[in-house]
Amino acid sequence: MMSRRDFLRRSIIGSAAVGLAPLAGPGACSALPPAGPPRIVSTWNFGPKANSAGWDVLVHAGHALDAVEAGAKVVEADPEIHSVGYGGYPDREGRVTLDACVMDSDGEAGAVCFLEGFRHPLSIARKVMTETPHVMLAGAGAADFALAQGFASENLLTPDAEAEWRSWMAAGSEYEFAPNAENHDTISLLALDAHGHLAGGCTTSGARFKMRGRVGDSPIIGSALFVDDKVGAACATGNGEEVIKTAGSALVVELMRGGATPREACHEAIERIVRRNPRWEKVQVGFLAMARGGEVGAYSVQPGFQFAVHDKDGGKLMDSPSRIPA
Ligand code: SD4
Repeated sequence: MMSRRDFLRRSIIGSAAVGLAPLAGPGACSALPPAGPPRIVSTWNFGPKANSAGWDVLVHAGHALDAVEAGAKVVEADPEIHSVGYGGYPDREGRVTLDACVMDSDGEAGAVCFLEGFRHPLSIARKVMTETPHVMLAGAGAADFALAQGFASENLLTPDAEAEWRSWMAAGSEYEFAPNAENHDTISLLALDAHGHLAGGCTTSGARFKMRGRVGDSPIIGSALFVDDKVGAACATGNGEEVIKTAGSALVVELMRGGATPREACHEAIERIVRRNPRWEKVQVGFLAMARGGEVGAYSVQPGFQFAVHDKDGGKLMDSPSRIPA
């Protein structure tokens, strides 16, 4: 007899995922079976060093959100990474503005957006979750809150990032979203701890040379991040506008709730973007998901999206399968 899970899986994948490409092809082996907790995953090729820091927390029976925060901090503090935290590219006015969020296993969440002058926005987002009755603080209000919480304010614009911005201005300052630029972008992390709980986080300086005031998907719960401890967790990177318009990470988790594997769910969320946007071939979005049992999957529009996994078998960097073949 067909189990409830199989029934739900067939109806959701069968009806909603018309047009799913076969699972063969580049990156087809990139769905990882559960290794048993704990496990941490994150986006792009800076993921391995973030995961190592997170793993140190998980292996000592630390909590999933502590692992996420430890991993994010490494990337936020790295001046060589121009898409996150200190050293991030500025907006078109030359100001570095940051977006970040966290979501914990109990469904609590916190976020900051359009935040200037703080190296660790994900940690501030976590404080919004634990120290306020709100979910998201923006701009000057978020900065005031960060100061009140004891975070130090500093200039995040490094000479390298400023030089790049100045040459973009000199070249005519035309905005173009450049995903995969230098092959790294926003860091989103998902962790499953030894207690069997999931948490996630996302932190970014957003689209480089964006309009002043622009906020992407990264601080928006349900867009760049969603965690349901009973089902799984999902996160996103890429063109934030596309992720927001499809409620991407919430969609991935809901598809998993219906029985889709993490990889199938990420694939279907990408197909929603493809179906709604006639210019989808110019877009990059990558989804990464982990089921509550630890199974991991990813899918992206363009080739080039990489994600990192760290568990008891060590760390690895993997190529995501993509709608446009490599
Ligand atoms: C944004 N989603 O601000 C972020 C940027 C990003 O890979 O993830 N780039 O739209």
